[in-house]
Amino acid sequence: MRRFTVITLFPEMIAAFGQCGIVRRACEAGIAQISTINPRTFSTDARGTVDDSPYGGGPGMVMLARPLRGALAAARGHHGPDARVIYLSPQGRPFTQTVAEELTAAPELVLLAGRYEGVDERVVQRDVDEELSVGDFVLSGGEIAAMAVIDAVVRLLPGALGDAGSAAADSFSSGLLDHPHYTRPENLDGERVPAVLLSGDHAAIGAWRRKQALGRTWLRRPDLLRAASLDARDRALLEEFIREFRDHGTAQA
Ligand code: 9D3
Repeated sequence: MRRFTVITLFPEMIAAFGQCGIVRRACEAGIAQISTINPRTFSTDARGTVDDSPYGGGPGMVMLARPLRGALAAARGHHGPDARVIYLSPQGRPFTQTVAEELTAAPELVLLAGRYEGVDERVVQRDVDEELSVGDFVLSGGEIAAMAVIDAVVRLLPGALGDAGSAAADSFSSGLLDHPHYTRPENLDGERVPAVLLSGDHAAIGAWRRKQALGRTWLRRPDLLRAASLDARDRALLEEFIREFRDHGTAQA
């Protein structure tokens, strides 16, 4: 049983997330468990204050250390003391599929989601094991980032996906973007499914899909393509895609 505790001022966000899709099924199957702790519970005044203005001045508010330390102590209480504490923040190490894979091996996870300008740096220094960011864009707080981390880790846990093949076939596991997908109808008001997919020729279908995956990665994510190791067949398929793309302005994708 993989346990996640999210420390958040908005536990409703995490609760809603836990009620949907693969994460819900993993929780129902006893593969994962998600709980929340609201630092407001550990506020030391009657108003439930959890933030204050920054020393040194400037805009915004900073989350108070004491309510956060109360919440972290409670989290360590119902996890082991060896739980890994992750602070979601724009200053964090970039979260990637490789990090998600690393986290499947880690002990239980405590995810600290900040609001306002962030948390008092002394909490980061003393209580946090690692800081993660989910990308170079501005969110209003760490909750959506915490959900992204939980989602990516849960789907890697054994038994979490109905179809065992799905995780290994995912984009990024292969280092390439996925090929296009089609389903019924064959003819959508004149837009036809590529004929090869209706041919029943599984070798030809496999080659077409690989070529599309390579071509889309070349077009959209050349950074991924440089990192991928392509064999002679891949290079030939990509050459073919590039030639068709240059000749017809499109080879799909
Ligand atoms: C507009 C406020 N910014 C002042 C220069 C700093 C700022 C503070 C707090 C920006 C965002 C946030 C809240 N973000 C997160 O808590 C967060 C986040 C993100 O914004 N982007 C990517 N990953 C993450 S993980 C947590």
